[in-house]
Amino acid sequence: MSYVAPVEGGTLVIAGCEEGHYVVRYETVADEPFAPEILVLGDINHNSVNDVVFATQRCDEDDEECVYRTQVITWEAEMRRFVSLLSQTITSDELPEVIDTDNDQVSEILIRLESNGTDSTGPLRTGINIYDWDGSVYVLSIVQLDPPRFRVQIVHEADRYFAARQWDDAINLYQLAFTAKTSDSGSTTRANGWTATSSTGCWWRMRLPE
Ligand SMILES: [Ca+2]
Ligand SMILES: [Ca+2]
Repeated sequence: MSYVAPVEGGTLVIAGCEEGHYVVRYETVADEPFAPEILVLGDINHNSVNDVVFATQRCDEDDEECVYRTQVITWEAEMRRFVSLLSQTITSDELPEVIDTDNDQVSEILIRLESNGTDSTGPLRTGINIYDWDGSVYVLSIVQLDPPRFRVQIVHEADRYFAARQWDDAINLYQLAFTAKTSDSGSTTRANGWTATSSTGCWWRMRLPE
């Protein structure tokens, strides 16, 4: 079998043997200068069929903001081709970890949210997202966010409670958003079991609810 990569970026190719000859069964290309990074070769969903977890990095035009796009594929014998085990491509700032967090022999895909945000994104909540196997695909199963650190994050959390008609929780957080000290004071405000700690103050330019 001979193979020529289609572009200058790194390429992941999986070849399979058919009637005595190797043929390309799967191919994906990364943006130059990156190459797909294989994270796991093994049976992550415990169905006795090996899977491939890989990520490719992609940056914006200025190369200032880069993200990893993670895919999980497996060989589907009946369809005679590789298929995705994700409901959607996982995008993250950091490479994911593939670990069995609850010891049920099925590995989860864990994304650590460590970015505080940029000028273009605004403040971001840090924490953990966990994708778990639902029997058909990996889906976002657990969102475990750290306490909000910026006023706008408190408002967004209050909005979520408001949408869920959890009025008391929403009111407490709206009140906290109004009364939380700014970064200039360096103080910490506690309400509703959360701690809101001010920071640099550069993201305090937001519109509070009327
Ligand atoms: Ca598997
Ligand atoms: Ca597990």
